Amino acid sequence: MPVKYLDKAAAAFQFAAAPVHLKPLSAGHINYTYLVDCGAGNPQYILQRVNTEIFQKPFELMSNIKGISRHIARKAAQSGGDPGRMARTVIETKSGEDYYIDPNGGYWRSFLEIDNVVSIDFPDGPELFYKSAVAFGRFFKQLSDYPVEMLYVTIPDFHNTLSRMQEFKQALAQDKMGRAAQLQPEIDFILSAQPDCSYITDRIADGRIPLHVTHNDAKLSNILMDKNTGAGVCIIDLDTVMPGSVLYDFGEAIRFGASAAREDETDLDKVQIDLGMFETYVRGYLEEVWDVITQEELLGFPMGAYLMTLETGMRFLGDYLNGDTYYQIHYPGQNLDRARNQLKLAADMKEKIDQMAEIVQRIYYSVKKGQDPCESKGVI
Ligand code: GN1
Ligand code: MG
Repeated sequence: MPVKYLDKAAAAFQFAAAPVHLKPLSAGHINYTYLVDCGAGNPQYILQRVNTEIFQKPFELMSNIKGISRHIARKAAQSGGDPGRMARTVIETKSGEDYYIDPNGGYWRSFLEIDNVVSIDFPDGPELFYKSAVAFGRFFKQLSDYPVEMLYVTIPDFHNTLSRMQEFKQALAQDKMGRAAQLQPEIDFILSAQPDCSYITDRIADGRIPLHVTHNDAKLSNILMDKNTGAGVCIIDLDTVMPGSVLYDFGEAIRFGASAAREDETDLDKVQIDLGMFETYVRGYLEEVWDVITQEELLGFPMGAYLMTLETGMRFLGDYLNGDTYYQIHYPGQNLDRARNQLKLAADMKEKIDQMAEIVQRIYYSVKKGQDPCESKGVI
């Protein structure tokens, strides 16, 4: 069923021509998204109703998106790229606003769709995953000189694993749907991981890990990749861009793309960290960011991957306990399936944390050797 006021919203924006077709896009668990076709010869657009229960300050969020998109567009132009393809273009309403607000108080916004690109849910091999790492690395680097203090915090404590643990414990204590009794192994695993949860928060608090502009949902499917070359063109889903740690973005990308199975796989025997894909991502990412991150950040990469996965598992299970109020689900029990998948992956990562650390160090030195002008000339 189309979301209410879709047609009114589609008529509200400054499109090149009147929309002829609106196609629902299934990507994402939070907002409602449509592809707007304005007829042959015209650009296409993305029309989205923002979930304002989750993003409670939609104008602040849009200010973030416009600020960083302008920055990326400038960087793209400086390096000879096409800013219209490499950065998000916000389309205003006919009255020049960022949002059309429907009679129910729903917030709608629009972006120019970029042509000749695809978004991929699961890497079909290392080559594509390497390209995704380069794309996220470039995003991080392009924004490394953007003033973090200019950004609004769109969801407070979004990747604060410790407060995610508190939220999970609250959901467990309330057990609103009476579901906890069936979930003892998952609950035990989460509670046993409690001491790990402060790894990143502690380091941010005492300054060992700095805040950067981070995407915070840095998964493969949030990159538009060129249909012909597979190269990353533009990073999308910018709602959660805010001050954060590089470990969040690195970790999210690994959680999503370096698992041997998809995020919604229910055969848990298939779910494990693929260390070959992990190494591939580390290489692509470090080739871009090696000179803008510190040793402490580098050392944290494996924990970042593990903690982002644990956190996602806790969030899915917490939502299942709460009666599925946060993530959109397509069948009953989907949040439980998603949680089991992520917790299995987190457990596997925890076991392989030393192997991940060895890979990070090895790849870092090989990338540095290849790219540092002093080292490659044998100066160091
Ligand atoms: C949500 O809607 P989507 O797929 O972009 C969530 C992310 C989770 C992800 C799990 C605002 O993102 O944090 O990692 O689901 N976004 C929000 O797939 O909660
Ligand atoms: Mg998202």
